[in-house]
Amino acid sequence: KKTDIGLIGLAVMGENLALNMESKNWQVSVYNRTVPGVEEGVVDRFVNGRAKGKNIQGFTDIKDFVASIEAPRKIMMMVRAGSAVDELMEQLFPLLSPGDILIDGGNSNYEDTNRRVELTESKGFFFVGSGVSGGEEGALNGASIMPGGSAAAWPHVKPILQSIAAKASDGTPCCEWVGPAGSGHFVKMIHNGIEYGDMQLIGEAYWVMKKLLSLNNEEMSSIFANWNEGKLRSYLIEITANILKHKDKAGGYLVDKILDAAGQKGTGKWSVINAMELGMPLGLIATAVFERSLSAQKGLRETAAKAYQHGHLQAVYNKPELVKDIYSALYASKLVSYAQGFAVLKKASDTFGWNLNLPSIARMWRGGCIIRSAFLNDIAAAFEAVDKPEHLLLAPYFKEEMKKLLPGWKNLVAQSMREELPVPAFSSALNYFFSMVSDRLPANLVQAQRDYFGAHTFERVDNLRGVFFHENWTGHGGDTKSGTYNV
Ligand code: NBP
Repeated sequence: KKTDIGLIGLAVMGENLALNMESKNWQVSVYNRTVPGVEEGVVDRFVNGRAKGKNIQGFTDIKDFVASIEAPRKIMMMVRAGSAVDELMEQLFPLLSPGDILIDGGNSNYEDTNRRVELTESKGFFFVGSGVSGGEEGALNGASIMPGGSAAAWPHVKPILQSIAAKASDGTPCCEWVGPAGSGHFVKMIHNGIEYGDMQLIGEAYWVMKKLLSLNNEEMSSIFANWNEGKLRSYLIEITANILKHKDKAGGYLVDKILDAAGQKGTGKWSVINAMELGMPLGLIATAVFERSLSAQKGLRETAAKAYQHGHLQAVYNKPELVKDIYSALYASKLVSYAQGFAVLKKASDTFGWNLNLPSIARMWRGGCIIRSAFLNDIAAAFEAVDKPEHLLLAPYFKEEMKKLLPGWKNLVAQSMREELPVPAFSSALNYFFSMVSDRLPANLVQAQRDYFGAHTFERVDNLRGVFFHENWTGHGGDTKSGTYNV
């Protein structure tokens, strides 16, 4: 009997997804390339190891693998993003039949997915580019899965993908059709960007507690555990509580022994680049990405720390009061970050004609993935309201929340600045917020400067929008205007 689905790439994600599928009663074919010099025997190791006795058939020949799958074939690729996916597709195309479906579950760039959907469809097959979040644990026990691409493929892959997805607290699978082309991977990219933002914000909350309040790890851990019972309830807050109190074999707190130089794999950076391409502010995630880069310049920071000898005020704080302010800063900044992220999704949807369903995306992220949180329910509800908010921070519920959080947030940022303690994401969010609620900004001067040195023209407050003026500022400039090339 032929199998229900094929899976290519038996690294950590592929193995666990195959086991997850099998546990939901799907028959699975698995394949991994065998290349001399690269680890060999990957398929045998899996089939005779973790997959032993299970409904999983292993193949080392890609032809046999494809032939073993029931038509229309569903073949999920879990290989390294980039050229590996293209190489595999080229190997698969001659072996497929019309109507077969390729699913790329890796962290591919959405523009690659745009291209791959078109190419695959031109050959009479279908292509699904799907973000999969949740790491190893999610892959095995339920991930957040964000599929997009060939819509005709969805009814075929839906039962399998939804069965292996995490279930939100109300039982709905964290997997829904996202939209056409590379939209699934775009949504996954923004998810990862938001993850960068959340992690930086939690890092700043921890740092203020440690540096200004001198709280010990157990105290900080219990504050995060406490926050995890309320509106900030989320996976990242939960693991932070666990990390802070975790002791290594030598008996000390491990977090205190970890070098403060953060790594990154690129999806945060992609989010920012694409937001810039769309002309959208995504400052909080950009700050988080840049802070990782700055953290990695450890040597420079050590030299600069010696050169400037900056220090703290040693002020005396009312600890419970300042902890409340940290909470306000964390919650409000997180709101700004999600508002920025969803605004980018909306803009991408309008620009590329994807018709993204924002509440559905918020609901998909409630389980399985790294940014899963209670608060995504509130976001879905806000976007579903009859009067759809133009921006998340204009939703009535969040407007009230922001008003309550603002005093503590402001105080925390101002006090951290006086203390010379960096809180770049808290302050980036606060500055974004103040800019957003300002009906006038100094951009009039920027426009004047642009026109002064480059004849870039400007609109006037007292004239119809869309009419562009140029001033001969110096008396000796000409009247020639520059062409407009607005982003
Ligand atoms: P890796 O990203 O490390 O990819 C390793 C797999 O790709 C192996 O099976 C490897 O085969 C295969 N592969 C490579 Br490399 N080049 C190939 C080629 N030219 N042709 C065929 N196969 C090739 O594995 P992973 O960490 O399991 O991630 C898989 C995908 O899922 C990636 O896109 C990743 O970004 C994404 N993802 C990962 C996580 C996570 O937590 N790790 C979470 C979410 C998404 P080999 O054994 O012969 O080298």
